[in-house]
Amino acid sequence: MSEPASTLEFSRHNISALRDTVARLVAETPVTDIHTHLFSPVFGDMLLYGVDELLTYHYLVAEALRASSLPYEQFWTMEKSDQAAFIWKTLFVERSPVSEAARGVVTALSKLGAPVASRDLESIRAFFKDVPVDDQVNAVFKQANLKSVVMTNDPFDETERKVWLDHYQPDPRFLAALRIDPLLLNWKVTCGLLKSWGYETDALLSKKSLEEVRRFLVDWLFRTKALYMAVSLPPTFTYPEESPTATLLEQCVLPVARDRNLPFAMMIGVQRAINPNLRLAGDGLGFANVRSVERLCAKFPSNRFMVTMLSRENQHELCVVARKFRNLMVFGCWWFLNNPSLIEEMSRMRFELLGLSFIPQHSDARVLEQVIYKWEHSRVILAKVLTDKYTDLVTAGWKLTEADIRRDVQKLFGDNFWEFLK
Ligand code: HDL
Ligand code: ZN
Repeated sequence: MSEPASTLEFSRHNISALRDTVARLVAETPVTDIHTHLFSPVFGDMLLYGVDELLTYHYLVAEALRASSLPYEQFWTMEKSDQAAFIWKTLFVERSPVSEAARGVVTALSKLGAPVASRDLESIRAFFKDVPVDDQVNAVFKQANLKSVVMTNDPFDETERKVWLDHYQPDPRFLAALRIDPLLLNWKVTCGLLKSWGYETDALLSKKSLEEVRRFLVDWLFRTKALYMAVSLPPTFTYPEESPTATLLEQCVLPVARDRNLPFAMMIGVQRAINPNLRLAGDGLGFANVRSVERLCAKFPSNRFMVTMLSRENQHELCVVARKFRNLMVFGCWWFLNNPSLIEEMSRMRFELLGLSFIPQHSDARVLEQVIYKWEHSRVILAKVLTDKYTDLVTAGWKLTEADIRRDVQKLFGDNFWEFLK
């Protein structure tokens, strides 16, 4: 019978026991994955799963097309199964899958018991053949040790909109977030769309228009029970500025977020379509303006902001701004930062500057099985960094208990998020 958790104490004299305990608790603590592109099974084909979807993830499309001379257009004319086979051959057979996205496929397939060591795509496909989607969701959530995931719900996506309007059924494992990029970034087109849906909007952003945009947001926040509203912003995003984006933010999004006590998530730094030939895989990044985040936090103290930035060079500044504004929650190692070397660097900096008051990771998964590798890989790094921080702490003379560690990890893996929503 192991000792009751709270009596186990750590000091400079039992660091190896500390390391083992941190690794165990980080592995054992279920996660709330606060930003994904997954969908509950009720959304049908919008929920991507299986080995061909894993292989045709846009990260791997970019890597495979870079490593080959296949003409872009020829790739796009291929069937998905042929695209997957091309990517498997290019990144897994002709060379070792050492990139984070490629290694992730190996981790996910291995953890699910697929014969990945065979390097034979057909036998891997056979392993998953005819697995019912609900069984796959259960197996994946168990393997990844997920409590729940937050979807990215786009009311402007025609396919998704139909599900919400016709036959949506809640699934407690899949929570909603309302994604409003077209509203904030493409008002010229979106105002017409809203009008066609019965909202009295016009391009000039009249008083009535702003009122109707608020009504639209309230309607969709009610319909989706979204936990937060979110937008992905370019590196050029600036606040304040004279623009429809700033007007809609000030007059519609932030007031509705305040009234409904919801955070607003800004994901800042994507430079869309730097190589359009790669389609969804063609986005890059740029250095963004952290001052704009600072000004929003200062000007709207009753609003709460969740922010992640795409440029490595923005991370330190963002942490310092978070030290100054408790209505700012820094989250995740987003996209091109979701690599072991950068997750480690960012997590060390965040523990050192923010203590435990941040959300260390989200998966951004687009394909169901990705959550297995995105969390497995991140848990290993977070356990390593946290152990180092605890080692420094007990070396300084602090006494640490297993209950302390359990509490801290629960904050990082969900409680900080749920607290921030209150
Ligand atoms: O805008 C976003 O939410 C980004 O995460 C993009 O979806 C991006 O394509 C992505 O999948 N990143 O991981
Ligand atoms: Zn995303």
